Amino acid sequence: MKLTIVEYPDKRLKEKSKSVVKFDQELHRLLDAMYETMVGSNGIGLAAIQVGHAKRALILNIPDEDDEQSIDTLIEMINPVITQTSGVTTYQEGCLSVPSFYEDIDRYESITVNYQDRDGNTKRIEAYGLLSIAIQHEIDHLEGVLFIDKLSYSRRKKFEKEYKRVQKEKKLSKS
Ligand code: Y12
Ligand code: CO
Repeated sequence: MKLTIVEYPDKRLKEKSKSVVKFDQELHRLLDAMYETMVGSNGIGLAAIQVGHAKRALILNIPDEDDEQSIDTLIEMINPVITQTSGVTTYQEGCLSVPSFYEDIDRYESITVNYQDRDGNTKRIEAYGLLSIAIQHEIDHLEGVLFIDKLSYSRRKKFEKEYKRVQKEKKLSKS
């Protein structure tokens, strides 16, 4: 089932998500619906709060070397914790909750993450490149942080002005 994506400036995106304690059918249904929603919106990452569920769960589907995305490249992370970081990298990020906007954001170049899978099994991953950036972006969502929160004061002001303008245009084109 495709879910509705919560869009900025909805206050739910500021919420801190709660740890998952039950690895049951309800969680599996949510993860399945998140996958359908992400793929149906051309996304490569989605956190549960982006579909209105304040649970520490996220999914990622980074395209492979042939730029292909499939269920085989899907990663589901429950209760993720970054345990090691190194280096700095900059990438022009986008977010399904902030449609049509892309901004250069600094992140750690590589990270190690401990997490659980949908059945509660403990996992560890060492991530580099786009996967590392995407994990950090999605873990920020679990803390109620958006990539636009990392902009300088002047870039944020510019963004707010432009975002309001685009929202207004979208509203007008629908009416
Ligand atoms: C690097 C940086 C950030 C992430 C987080 C995951 N971000 C996304 O999945 C963003 C997807 C996105 C999709 C859009 O829609 C289309 O391209 C059709 C989009 O464009 C509009 O909203 C018009 C913007 C963002 C992962 C890795
Ligand atoms: Co996002």
